Parts: sequence; C-alpha cells; structure tokens
Amino acid sequence: MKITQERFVREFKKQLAEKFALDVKDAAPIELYQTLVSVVKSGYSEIWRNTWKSYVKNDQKQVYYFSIEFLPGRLLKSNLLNMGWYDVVDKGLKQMGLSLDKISESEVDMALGNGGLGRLASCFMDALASDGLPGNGNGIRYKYGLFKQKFVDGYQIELPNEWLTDGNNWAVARESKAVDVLMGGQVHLIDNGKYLEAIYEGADVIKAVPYDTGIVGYRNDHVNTMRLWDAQIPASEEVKYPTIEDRRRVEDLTSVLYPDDSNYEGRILRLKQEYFFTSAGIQSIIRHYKKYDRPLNEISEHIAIHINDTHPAMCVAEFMRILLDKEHMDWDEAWQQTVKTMSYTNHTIMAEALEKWPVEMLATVQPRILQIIQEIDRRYALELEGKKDHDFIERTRIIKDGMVKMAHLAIIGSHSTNGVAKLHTELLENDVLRDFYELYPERFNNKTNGITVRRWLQVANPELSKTIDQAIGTAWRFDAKKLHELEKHVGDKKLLEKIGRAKLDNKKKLAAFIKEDTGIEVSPHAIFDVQIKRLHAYKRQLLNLLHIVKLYLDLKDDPNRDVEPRVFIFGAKAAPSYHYAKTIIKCINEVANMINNDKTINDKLKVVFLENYGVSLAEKIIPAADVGEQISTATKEASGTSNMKLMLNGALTVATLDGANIEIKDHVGEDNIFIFGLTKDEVLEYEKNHHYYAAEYYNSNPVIKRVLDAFVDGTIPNIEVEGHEIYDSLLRVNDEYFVLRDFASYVQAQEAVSEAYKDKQNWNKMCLINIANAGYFSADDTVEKYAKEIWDIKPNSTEMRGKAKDVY
Ligand code: GL4
Repeated sequence: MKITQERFVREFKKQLAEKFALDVKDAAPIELYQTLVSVVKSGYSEIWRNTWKSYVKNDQKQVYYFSIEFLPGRLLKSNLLNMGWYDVVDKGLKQMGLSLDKISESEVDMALGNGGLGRLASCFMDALASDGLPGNGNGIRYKYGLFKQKFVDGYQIELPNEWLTDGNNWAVARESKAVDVLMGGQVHLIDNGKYLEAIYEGADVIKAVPYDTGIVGYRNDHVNTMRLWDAQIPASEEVKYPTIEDRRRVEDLTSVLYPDDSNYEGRILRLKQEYFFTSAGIQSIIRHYKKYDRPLNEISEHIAIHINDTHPAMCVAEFMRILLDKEHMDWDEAWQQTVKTMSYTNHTIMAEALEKWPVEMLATVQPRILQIIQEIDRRYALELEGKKDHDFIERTRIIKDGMVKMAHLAIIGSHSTNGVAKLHTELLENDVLRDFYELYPERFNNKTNGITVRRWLQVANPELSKTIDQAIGTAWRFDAKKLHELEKHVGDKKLLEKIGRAKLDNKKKLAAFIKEDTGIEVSPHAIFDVQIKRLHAYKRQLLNLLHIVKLYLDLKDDPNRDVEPRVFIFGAKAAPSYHYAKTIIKCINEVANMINNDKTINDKLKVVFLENYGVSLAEKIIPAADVGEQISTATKEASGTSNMKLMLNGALTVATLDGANIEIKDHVGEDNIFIFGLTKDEVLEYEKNHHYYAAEYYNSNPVIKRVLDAFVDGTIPNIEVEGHEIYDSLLRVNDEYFVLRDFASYVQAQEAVSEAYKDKQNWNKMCLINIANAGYFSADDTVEKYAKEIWDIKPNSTEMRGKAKDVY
C-alpha cells in the first residue's frame, strides 16, 4: 500500500470504526494503539508473504537464529520508521488531533529477555531484515516477560510482567504449523533389520504452537519472521491432563523467563524450555526443507542454524536425532551435515554462566537426546585417542563426572565458535577455550557486537538525527558507517552548538520524566552520568556508588567547593535470587535519598535510580546522557552494547579496558574517552598469583577508608545490614572484582570528566567524534560478517539495505 497522509487517515478511521465501532474522539489510547498496529500490519503483510515465498522460489539458503531470549521492546515506531511511514503517520495522527508519541506509550515492551544477550538477538533480527538477508528468529513466547521492578523502602520488589493481558497485536498464531515435542518417558532402540528404530514409551507429547512476528527491513521490500513457540496440550492428549494442575504443568513450560543473566539456576524447567524450543524449531525447519523434495544430505547448503549462547546447544543432538531416527541417515553423514549446519556464539566467560547439566536430568527431559550426546562424546574421545593425551581428552569431552557441558557440545557439534569482542575472543582462544582452539583453530573467529542505529538513534533521538542530516545529509540512515563524515566537521562551531542543543533538549525531556516518575528535580545543565545495565558485581555499580559517596563527603567538608554539578542516573534489575546485587540496589537508593534530601548540597549532586529498566526506558535515558559508565573489571564483560548505544548518542565513555570498550577507544582515540583501571593482563596476574589484598587499599588510602566507613558508621542511613555486607565483601571477602584497587584511578578519570565539561565547545567536539565513530558498531555490518563468514547466506540482490526505498 503506497501511503499518503490522506490515505492513512482514511484507513485509520475505517479500521477504528470496524474494530471498535468508534470515532477518533471517543477512542481510548489502547484502542487507538491497536488500530494503528492493525493499519501498519496490513501495510506490510503482503511483503511479508512475498519475502518468505521468494526464499522458496530462489532456493535461498536461510539462517535460523536460536535464542532463548529476545528483547524487541516496542515495535510501533521502529516498524513505521523501517516502512518509511513514520513522518506521514506522525502528521496524519496530528491532523486527527492525536500524538504518535502518546499512542506509542500504550505499547507494552516485549521483554522476553534479561539484558544484552536478548537485546543483541533483537538488534540482529532488525539488521538481518534491513540487510535483506534471509534470517529467522526462533525462541520462546514466555507468558510473563522479565519481572516488573518496583522499589519499596529502597528494596527491589519483583512483580509479574503480564505483557499479554491485552494480547500481542504484532504476532500471528499459526496453528497449522504446530509440531509435537516429546519429553520424558523412556526410549528403546530396536533393530528392525533396516535401521535402529527409536521407540518412545511414556513420553509426554507437547504441542508447540508458533507465534510469528514480522520483522520489517529498513526501506526495502523485505520482512523476515521471528518465531516464538508456545506450549499447549494436543487435542489427542487432553484426557491425560484432567485437572487444572495437570494442564498447568504443560503450560508452565513457556510461562516464565528465567530472570538470570549470568547465573543460571540448575532447574529442570529451564532445561525443558531449552529442549522445547530447540526441538520445535529444528522439527519445523526440517519439515519445511523436506516439503520441496530436496536431498537431506545437502541440507547444510540450504540452511544454517545459529546457537546463541549454550541454551540452544541441544540443537546439535536434536538435528542428529531427526536425521538418524526419522530420516535414517547413517551416523557419519548426519554428523557431517550437523557440524556444517551449526554455529555457536559464546557470550560470557563467567564460570557460573557456562551451563552444565547433570546426566540424570537430561535423561528425565529427553532420554534419546542424552543417548545421542553420549554417542557424540564417545566418538569424540575415540577420534582423539592417540592424537591427544588422556588429560586433554578428559578436559574437553562433553560428559565428565556425570555432567553434560553444553559449551563443549556446541563447539564440537558446529563449524564456528565466535566471541563478541576482540578481547573476549582472545580470552576464549588463549584461556577459557584454549584446548578447543588448539584442536580446531579454524573454527574460532571474532564478531564484535553491534547495535541497530535505527532504533538507537533514528527512533530514540530525532533531535540529534535531524542535526546530523543537516550536516552530512541522510545517507547515514542507510549506512551507519557514513556517520564518519561528521568528523570532517569537527571545526564547525555552529554544528557543535547544535549537537549541544539537541543534547540539552533531550536532557530537559528526561528531567521532566524523572520529576514525574520519582519526584526528584534535576537540572538539565548538570552532567547526566549514566550507568544502565543488569546489576552484577562484575559490572561494578558499586565502584560508581563509592565515587558518589566520595563526592558527597567532599561537599560536606566544603559546601562551597567549585564542582561541576552532576546527576548520576542508574537503571538496573537484579536477578531475584542474587542477594548481593539487591544489597547494592538498596545502598544506591539510600545514598540517593540521603544526597537528594540534603539541602546543604545545593543541587551540586543528585542520584536517580529509575525503576524497571528495559528497552523503552533505555530509549529515554540514552539520548540524554553526557557520560556513559562502562566500568566492569577488565576481562569480565564479554562486549557490552550499552557502551555503543551511548557513544552513538554523543555520550562520552568512562571505561575500563574491557569488552568492546577497547575497540571504542581504538576508534575515537584516547583523547575522546576516559580510560582507567587494571588491564586484562594485570587482572589475570592477580587472579593467578592471589596476591591482591583489598585491606591494604583501605588502610593506606584515607579516602577509601572514609568512604567505606560511611557504609557502617551510620553516615548513610537505613543500611545497617546492607552497609556491613558491602564492607565485608570488600574487606573480608577480599573484593573479588578489584573495586578498591581501581578506585583511585576511577576518581582520577572522573575528575578529568568534570574538567573537560567546563569547555563546552571542546566537549561537544568530543561528542561529535564519538557519534562519528559509532557507525563501526552497526549491527548491519556485524550481521553481514556473520552472513559471509559463518552462515554463507546472501541477500536478495534487489532487497539490500536501502535499495528499494519506497515500497510500502
Ligand atoms: C552477555 C555479556 O555479558 C555482554 O557483555 C554482551 O554484550 C552480551 C551480548 O553479547 O552478552 N552475556 C550474557 S550471559 N549476558 C550478556 O548480556
């Protein structure tokens, strides 16, 4: 449908009348929102259909991105932008006396993930479609999204996130594409003379129903699919589940998203979820493949399957299961196809996040899958016999001491293992996965993460986007690397001023939101210093807090001190079972209370902890940030992606040499970033030789002593228990993440920030250099590298980024 303002208004009114029998003036926001979604959906539905049909027609190789988390956030504005409808709809709504911004607020975030890993999957979905690449998502349609966070007396409270209450208007349920997933029971292998037949006894049959969401490419005629599976009871099995509790047992399978980012609870339900979406996805892929009578021994030339972290690692065994048991392929051929089809990304080196499952648990969830994994493991060990020593084989095999190591399964069963930033990949190769790197050097590669510039700049920050258009034209909207042309304008004082003004406008908006949300008043002229990410000890929100307490104590000593006013802004959820992280939340909230209510501080310092951090809140905070905090202990943050979003919006980064911060520094240059803290080698050295003594820093540095004492001597009120816990974690448990070791260096970096902010013109110049270099972290390019170097998939030549600009 070619859109014009007139046509849009007519269509909108028509659908509102049909759907709700209402006029514009009588409709509630949610009704307006749902009508708009339906107009937008009818705008892309034909193209959606044509896209998947063209894959079949052209026999195009497709990738399926398996991820246990997706965090798309709101889809309304990003779909409008990608369709090229944004301005027309914006104006059309205004013509009817409505506001796109307001209507958009009615959309509940699709929050089916915890943090960076899930958001990366969604940035990749957007980028795949925008690159015109044949890429599909495969995941779980959790009934409850990530919990809703509230603060009560400074403590985090978790409330259920019932995001489906009003239905999800974007997804289409496809009953006709449902598949059965078998779980539990027993399996016997019987030789029927021709092949080994797998006989399942007493297994539960679960119906997996796909819900498909169209993922609209940017200004090309391309709409991909994100498929999320829901667990239901098959009609044939209803008698087996006579009570509500019985039914719930099945439905609970896709009920909750595990609210853990880097710690995974060894819960059987989690393992069942992993098998459920893996099996449903693989079955439907192979069924679709077979529909067109292509030979299965070529399947790896037609499809690629990506294992996003280890949660879908059972893809390897499930693919084998179908090729062996259903298609009767011999082992070697099936294995060859499997390895060629699969690829795997590692997202963390945190030991507690590397999944291991007890053998008995796998036996309970799917005995046939366990058998296949055991056979893969046996053959792996056999193959290496005589080539590698015993210890090597024992260290690297999949099953060891009754535990199944999912990362080993993913590496052995795939042709590619990648890390998510240069440093991270280097650590995988030389440390965490050293043995495998020795064994399969050709399988290892780096793909530094990327973000979609459309959502994180075009949608989130129209003010800055317009300023950029005026300076360098609009080509950057199609190819983010073109942002680099901004660097030619670093001497343009008018432009620098405009960048400063756009930032100030965004800060005013955020200040108004903060006032409305928390009652706290902040000045938009203060430095907005932002740390937004999951709450985790290694991310060191605590280091940030210690610095804030230092600034406060300095001001108490001398209220007339000449300081650059700062507003410290936090957004973070802690896993409900992660006690220490929740302790830090409580302490931040109490420090915030103390400072914000202290009249003697005279607005030189404010601390704001916004509740319920998520994609939509990030879109409000990031455009208003002056400073981004990326202060994890070196080696611990695999990549980070908020670092990229913040720099893209002209925030300057305070950073350790960790994850992708290093690559950011390499692009913007040392003068345009504030680096501090231990390096990777120093951290590894401390960890190896155990000669770090945190108490020495407390005893020898009076500032550290004073700050830490404030946590236990009553200076900070209402943290009698929590203050001691923090104090002990640093001094008695010896500060696992080197907070005290990095403190002095951090303070210095922060002083440099305050100093730099005094010269606004130079500050804006640094912002410009950051914006100009953020295009290197565009997900479009990252995904293009995955497509070329890992998946071997190609775009439809006519549907590449920006090729067909006005197709809707
Ligand atoms: C993470 C990493 O912690 C984070 O650094 C990275 O940016 C992200 C996407 O690659 O993956 N790993 C896990 S686990 N959660 C993450 O957010």
